[in-house]
Amino acid sequence: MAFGRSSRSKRPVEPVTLKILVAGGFGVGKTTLVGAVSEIRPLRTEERLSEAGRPVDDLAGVEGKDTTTVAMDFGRITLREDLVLYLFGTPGQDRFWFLWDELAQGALGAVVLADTRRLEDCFAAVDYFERRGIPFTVAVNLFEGAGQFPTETVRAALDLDPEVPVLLCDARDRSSVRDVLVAVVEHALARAGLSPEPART
Ligand SMILES: Nc1nc2c(ncn2[C@@H]2O[C@H](COP(=O)(O)OP(=O)(O)OP(=O)(O)O)[C@@H](O)[C@H]2O)c(=O)[nH]1
Ligand SMILES: [Mg+2]
Repeated sequence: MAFGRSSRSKRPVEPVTLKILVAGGFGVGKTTLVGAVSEIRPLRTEERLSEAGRPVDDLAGVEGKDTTTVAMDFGRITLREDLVLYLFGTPGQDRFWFLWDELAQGALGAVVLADTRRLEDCFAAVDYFERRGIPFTVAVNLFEGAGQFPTETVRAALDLDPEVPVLLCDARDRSSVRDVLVAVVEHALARAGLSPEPART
């Protein structure tokens, strides 16, 4: 027969596309994370940090940083041939909060990046997603020089619900970031009462 298994399996797969937000405090590594995994050249909206912003932009721990995101980062990653994520990185500075509602529309879930040296900087993002019922995962970006704390300590400090996944990651490392994104998708699907289908072969 012409329509055997092999010809069916060659049919192009129309991927499901999901929107994931990447949030967290100023300079925690959101732009770095999107850039590390994106298979398209990431769209960035970086502007140079100015002298005028010096009193409000706390650079402790990221002294080498000389630009900041003013609108969003955008990237794409194919997790599986039938599952593509669009990543939207949020601006980290408080003065860009007005953009968040726009960016959050239609998001399946979110990553809250955290730096244990400045954990309080991600409180606002955690509150935002809790209040809006958007499933999120906390990913601790392991900067050199930051103390490594067990994930349970971070969970307690952020007062997270037990089902919220907390992971350690390196925002510069593709496979580490991929693991975080898989955790977000699985968590969001589980929250929606769905479980990811096994990959088609
Ligand atoms: N050592 C180390 N440096 C990192 C890591 N992730 C990011 N950086 C550096 O930290 C700085 C801040 O990274 P960004 O990716 O711009 O942070 P951001 O969260 O997008 O910053 P805003 O958009 O300004 O809020 C940059 O200089 C990065 O090179 C990391 O995992 N380890
Ligand atoms: Mg940024």
